[in-house]
Formats: sequence, structure tokens, C-alpha cells
Amino acid sequence: MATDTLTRSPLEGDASRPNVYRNLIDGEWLESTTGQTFENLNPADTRDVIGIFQKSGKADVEAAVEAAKRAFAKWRLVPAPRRAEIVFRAAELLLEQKDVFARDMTREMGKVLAETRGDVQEAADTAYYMAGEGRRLFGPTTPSELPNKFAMAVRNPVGVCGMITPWNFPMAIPSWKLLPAIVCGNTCVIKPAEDTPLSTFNLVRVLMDAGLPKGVINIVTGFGPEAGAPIVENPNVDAVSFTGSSEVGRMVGTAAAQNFKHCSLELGGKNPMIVLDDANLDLAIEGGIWGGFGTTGQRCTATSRIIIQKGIYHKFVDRFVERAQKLRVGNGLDEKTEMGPAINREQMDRDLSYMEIGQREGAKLKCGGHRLDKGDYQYGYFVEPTVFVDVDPKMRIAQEEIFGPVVAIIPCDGLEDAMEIANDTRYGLSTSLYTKDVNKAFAAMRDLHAGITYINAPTIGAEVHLPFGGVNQTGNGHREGGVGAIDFYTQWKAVYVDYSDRLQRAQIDRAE
Ligand code: UN1
Repeated sequence: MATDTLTRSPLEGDASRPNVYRNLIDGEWLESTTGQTFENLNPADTRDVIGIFQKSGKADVEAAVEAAKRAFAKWRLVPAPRRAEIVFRAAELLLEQKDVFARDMTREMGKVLAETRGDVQEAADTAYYMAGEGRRLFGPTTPSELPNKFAMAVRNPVGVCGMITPWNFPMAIPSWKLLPAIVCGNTCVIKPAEDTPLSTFNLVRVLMDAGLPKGVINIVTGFGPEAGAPIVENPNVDAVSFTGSSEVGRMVGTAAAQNFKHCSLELGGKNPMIVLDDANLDLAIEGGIWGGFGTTGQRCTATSRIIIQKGIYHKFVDRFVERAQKLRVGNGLDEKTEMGPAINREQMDRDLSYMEIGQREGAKLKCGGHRLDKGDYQYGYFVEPTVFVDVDPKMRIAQEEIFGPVVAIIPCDGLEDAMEIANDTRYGLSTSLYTKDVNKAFAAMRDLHAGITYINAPTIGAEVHLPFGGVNQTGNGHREGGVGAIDFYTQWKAVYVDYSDRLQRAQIDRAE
């Protein structure tokens, strides 16, 4: 790239003090105009301060948007294959530093190392996929209705894209948004979740090391009301992409609509896994444990309901509960740990409150239900893997997104009944069916009302080149991943070239 690049670094201080991270605006690392900062703490041990980050406000967002707007004038003219080469190089750099970034992420987010390595891998996978898109970005050519006239549609970038990202996939989800956006020629302002900003810094620094020009990606850290809302409301932001709760998503969508912005919302889930009598029971149990308790249940795709046919119900419940009780809960930096902490006190309290709600509603608590706060646990936000059985599908624990390690087990009569229960939700992200009957599998692929259906696998584990998103209140119809992301970050322009040398009126001058 001929343009300016920056290599390092937002860091300050010495080894005994936490690093101070500044906002990234127009290639400069800047303190917030508010003069305020916040601490990024390890949820497994809150004595561990990962870094000090800027508590930004509207003026910082405005400066970042201005920078992105200036950068857009040049960046949109860089040929897409050249833009994509930077993204390809970033993929290589991400994989070289996978272990370092995974450790940073486990420290700030809490999920176990195997999973944070997966999160970095998911960002690299997205980078490789989107790098390839730089040489595609296909648009159709099509015959004109008039002679000596050529017709085609080309993809143009949208402009400045604002992104607000969650803490549960602190590198993968920013990559789903940033990488297609920049390959398509857009520039970005991103506000990462206040719980996990470091992983976004790691991703963006890698892109800069790979040659990304200044101003193409700007980072503003802080909290939703002060640093997120001004992104959505800024009239110079042309598109907004948000992943988070349905509650906040509704506010983002409403605000974006005021200025007719493109708006992609990726929201909640209450994902069901159905297990029929003929299923491979061992496989279904392993799948349910991974889907329900992986990432401490903190995925929008988490398996939060398991719907089981009566013939195997008791056998499944006994063995599932036995496995859940044996899960090793602890600090994710320990390779033996299977389930880390909740992200913060608020989320832990939410988990604990649903453990009580389930009992008050009359569901049977089979295991878990408490905070873990003795010994090494005392400095973190740990809760027990929790299983409720004999859950009525109308109960709150079967309807509301908890975002924690709480699984509701519901009995059913057969596939029809199971699908009715599965579809009875305000959400519709991911669904799963365990069976060996191919006819039933195909009926479920058609009739489970959701954006994703797995057969003989749990509800988590989407791959980056397929569409990711859901129906109902899970979103507003857009998809991330794959070509859906390209659709969101481009807008079509229809181009007509008349080489007849005479006026030809469409719909009026009809060629013989
Ligand atoms: C999320 O939970 O917000 O499919 C994303 C999965 C992951 C992505 C989850 N690849 O579970």
C-alpha cells in the first residue's frame, strides 16, 4: 500500500502497572476528551487488571466518524483485490500470534483457552474467506431490452460503518463485521464491549501491521449510552451493525431508522435441541453438554432447551446430569478447566436469579443452582452448571434468554410435538435434532423455524462461510458470514451503457 501505515502501539507504563489503551482515531492513539477511563478486569479473578481503557463520549465518536469519512474518499478507490491482500496478510499474522491473543482473551473474557483459540481461528477463517471475496464481489450482467445497450449491476461500498460488538466472541464477531466492510471499500468506527476491548485492539493492530491505512478502522472504547448511542445517531454513519440483546437491538434499530441507515441486528436466542428415541444417546449427551455449558452458556447460539422424547427421557436426564455435575469449573487459563466464569457480576446475578425463578415456577432443579465462591473461586464470578428437568415450555426459564449455564429439559411425545415446543419462542437463531431417521431429519430441516438447523450436532458451531442469523426477534433479517455480509456492506448500482448513438426510450421504443 502506498498510504500511511502504523505499526505500534497503544501501550504505556511498565510491567508492574496495567497498560493504558487509547482510542484509535485517524491512525493516532488518543486519550478520550472526557478525561475518564475504566478498568478491564479478569472475570475469573478480579484482582487481575488487564488494562485501562478510555471511557469515551460523543466528541470522541464524532472525531472517529470524521476520520472514517476522510479515509473513505481514498479507500473506496483502492482496488478490492488490493484491499483484500491486507486482510489475507492479517489472517497469517493472527494465526502466528494465536496463543498470545487466546491468552489475552481468556484473561478478559473468561472462556477456556481451547475456546479462545477457536475465537482467534474464527477471525482468521473470516479473514481468509473475505480476502477471497476481494477477487469476486460479483454482480450480474444481463441483456438489455434495447439493442446496442449494455446492462449490469455493480456493488459499491456503503460508506462509514458503525459497529457495536459483544463480549462473548470478542475477536470473531468484530471480524465478521470489520473484514467484509473493509474488503468492500467501507471505513469503520467500532465500539467493542466494555468487558472485552483488548481482543478488538489485537485484531485491529494486526490489520495495521498488515498494511491497513490510517482512518480505515477507528476504535472508540466505552459504554453503550455514552459511546455506542452517538455512533448510531451520527448522521455521517451510513450503516450500523449491532450484536447484543434484543432489548438494546430495538433501540439501535429505532435510532438507525431515523436517518435511514442500513442496520443489521444480531440478537438473542433460546435455542432448542430435540433428541428422539432413536438417537445416538452418547452423542446427544456430549452435544447437549457442549451446547449448553460451552462458553458458560454465553453464546446466542447456546443450547438452552433440550426437548426429549419420552422413551429415553429418564435415561438421558440421569446421564446428562451426571456429566454436568462433573464439569470442571475454574479459571480458563488452566488447560484442565471445562467451564469458566460468567463475564461480570451483573451476568452472574442474572444467572442466579433465573436459577431461583426456575424453582419458584415449579421446575425440578437436578443440579447446580448456586454461586461458587469458596477458595480460588472467591475472586471471580463463578456459578454451577445448572439443569432443570420436567420444565413446562411456557415457564420463563424455557422462554427467556438467560445467557448462562442453565439448561431446561422438556419432555415431548415425538417429533411433531417437539417442533411445536421448539418453535414456540420469540427468538429463532439455532435449532438441532438428534435422530437416525432421515425422513424426520428432512422434515425438521424444513419446519424448525430458525436461521440455523443442525442434525446430530448441538446448536453451536456455525462456520464463517455460511449465513449466520435468525428469524423473529433474533434479528431484522440480515445475515452475517458468507455472502450475506457482502450484501450488507455493499449497495447495488445499476449501470446502463447505450452504444446505439440514438435516443432509445425504455418501455416505449420496443425493438423488433
Ligand atoms: C454468538 O453466540 O454470538 O456458532 C456467536 C457459534 C459460534 C458463533 C456464536 N461460531 O456458536
